[in-house]
Amino acid sequence: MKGLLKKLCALLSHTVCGLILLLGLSHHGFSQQTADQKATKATQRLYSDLHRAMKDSLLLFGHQDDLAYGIGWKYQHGQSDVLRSAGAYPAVFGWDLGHLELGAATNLDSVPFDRMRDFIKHAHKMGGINTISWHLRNPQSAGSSWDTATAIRHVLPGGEKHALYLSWLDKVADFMLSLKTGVFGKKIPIIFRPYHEHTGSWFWWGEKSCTPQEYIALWKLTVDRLKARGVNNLLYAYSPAEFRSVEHYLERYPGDDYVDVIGFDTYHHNPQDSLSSVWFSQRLSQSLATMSQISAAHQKVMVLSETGCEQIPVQNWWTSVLWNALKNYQAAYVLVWRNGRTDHYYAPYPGHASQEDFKNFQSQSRVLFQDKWKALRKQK
Ligand code: BMA
Repeated sequence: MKGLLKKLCALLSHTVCGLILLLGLSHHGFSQQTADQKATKATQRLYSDLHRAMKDSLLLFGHQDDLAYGIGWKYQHGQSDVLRSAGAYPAVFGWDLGHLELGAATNLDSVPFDRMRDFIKHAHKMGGINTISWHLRNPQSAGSSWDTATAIRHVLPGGEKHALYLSWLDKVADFMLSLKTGVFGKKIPIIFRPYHEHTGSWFWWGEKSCTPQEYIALWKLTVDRLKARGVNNLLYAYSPAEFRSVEHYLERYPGDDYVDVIGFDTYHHNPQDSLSSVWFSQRLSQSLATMSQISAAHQKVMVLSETGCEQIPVQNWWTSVLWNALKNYQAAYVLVWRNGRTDHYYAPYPGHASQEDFKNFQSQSRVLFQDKWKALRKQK
C-alpha cells in the first residue's frame, strides 16, 4: 500500500509538473496576442518568433522584390542579388500589391501577381518571412498613390466610393487567402503593411491629405473587412515615414488591438555630401531610440520597415552607417528597397563597390540572413 501511494504521488507530481510546463509553454507561445485574435497558429508563431528575435537582439535582413528581378536579370528561378553578392538569401522578403485593386495581372512595378504568389511560397518554404505593402491607386481621382487629392472621406461608410473601396479590399482578401502551402493548403503568414509613410505628404493617405481620425478609420475599415472575409494569416504593420516624437509617431496609431508590428521608413539621401552619412546614422539612432520606448510601452515588435541609400555610393555604408545605428537597438528586421534599375537599387550586386562591406555586415553574429534564420528556427 505504501509503495502504491508512493507511485501515485510520483505520478501526480509528474502530472502537475507537466501541467505547469504546458501552461508555461502555451503562455510563452501566446503571451503576445495578435491584432487578429483568430490568427492562424503559423501567424501566431511568426509573431512570437519576431518577439523572440527582438529579445535576443537579432536583426533579420530583408529586401524588396528580391526573388523577382535584380540588376541585369529578371524572373530567373532561385536568383537574387542578395544571394549573388553575399551567398545567402535575405530572411525577409518584401512585395507590393499596387494595382491589384484594379484587377490588373501585374503590379505597379511589373511583377505578375501569379509569379508574386509563387515567390511568396518559395520564400516561405525557405523559412523566410514575407511582408507586403500596397501602393494602391487613389480611389477618388483614379490617379496613382502619389495623387494626394482628398480620398479617405469618400471611401468611409456613407462615402460615394465606399462600395468601390470594399471591392478593392476584397481583392486583397482574395490574394491573401490564396497564399497557401503544402498538401493541406496551410495559409502562409504575412506581415501586411498598408498605408505606409503617412507622416509624409506624398501619398493620398499622407498627413496633409487627411485627418488623424480619417486615417485611423481607414485602417480599421481595412482590418475589419479583411477579418470579416476570413483572412486570418496577417500580422499588421504600422510604418510612418520620419517622425518628430513619441506623440507624432502615435498621432495616427490605430490602437494596440489593430497593430502587431511597429516600424518606420527612412532613406539616406544626398550621399555625395560627405556629412550626410553621419547625419543619417544619427537621425536613424534617434528614431530607433524613440521607437524602443514605444515598443516597450505597447509590447509591439519593432522594425526598420524600409530604408536604403540609392545606388549605395558610400562603400562602407552597411557597417558604418546602417549597422552603426542598428547595433545599439533591438529591431527585429531591416528591409532595403528594390533593385529596380541600374540607377535605382538598394542592395549590392556582384562586383558592386559596397559588396565587401555588405558581407561584413552579414557576418555580424547578430545579423541573420535566410540561412542562419532557418537554422535557428529549426533548433526550436
Ligand atoms: C518607389 C520606387 C518606385 C516604385 C514604388 C513602389 O520607392 O521604387 O519605382 O514604383 O516604390 O514599389
